Amino acid sequence: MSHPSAAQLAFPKCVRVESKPHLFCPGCGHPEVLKAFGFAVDELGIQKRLAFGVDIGCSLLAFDFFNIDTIETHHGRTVPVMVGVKRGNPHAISVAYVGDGGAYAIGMGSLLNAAIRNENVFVIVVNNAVYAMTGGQEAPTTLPGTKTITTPYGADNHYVKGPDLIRHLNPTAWVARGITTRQLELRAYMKEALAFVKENRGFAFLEVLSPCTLNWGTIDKPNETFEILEHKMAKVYTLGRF
Ligand SMILES: Cc1ncc(C[n+]2csc(CCOP(=O)(O)OP(=O)(O)O)c2C)c(N)n1
Ligand SMILES: [Mg+2]
Repeated sequence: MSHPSAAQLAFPKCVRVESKPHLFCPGCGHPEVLKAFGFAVDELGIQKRLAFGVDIGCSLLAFDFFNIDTIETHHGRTVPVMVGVKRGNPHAISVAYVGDGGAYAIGMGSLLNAAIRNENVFVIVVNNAVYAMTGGQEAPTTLPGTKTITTPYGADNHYVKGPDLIRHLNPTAWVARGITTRQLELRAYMKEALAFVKENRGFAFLEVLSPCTLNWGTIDKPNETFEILEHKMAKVYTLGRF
């Protein structure tokens, strides 16, 4: 019996090994989200049917993460682009990979309309509660009191709860919120959502709470990163299926 190599154990099969090490910062949550996605793709055997759209923001660094057909879109426009891909090629399994800024600020109108129309796409929002790639400005998800470069006295009291909103607008959509610290749960969510869109059952939406160690100032403080994620964010942004 042959044993799997360390590389096979570490990476999903659909990962593009030549493009590793990846481009994300140390401690970033994106690779955890992508890994969970990759394992789900492997398990369902759907690599060749996938169309993967990445937003502008740190999600764009996933452009060569997989051996999967991938499209780079304008900031906040990934959802309508992937809706177009699905409509043009009904056999495709269409996935939009977006940050919280792209999804809930500039792209909010597109996101909500796709949810209302029950488009057959799977939207993954990586919520790191900040505009990460542009240097740490306040996002629609930044929690009250948080200091960012645009909120030096602390962010205001308003923030967006994506999954709650989608559930309200579309009672038949598949909706959940996961977290990067629970990899196996995340994999299960990815698999459920991908199976849902594969069967053309409508809109699937997964938000993932994810650390930005660079902009949170915790790049060398894993305990603090975990604390913010599990005890601050997950308290406000409830986890589970909606
Ligand atoms: C139309 C447009 N507006 C603004 C920008 C600048 N911009 C690039 S990335 C970004 C925010 C990214 O934040 P988010 O979507 O949360 O992704 P993250 O980097 O945190 O993963 C912004 C405002 C842009 N590229 N295009
Ligand atoms: Mg962000």
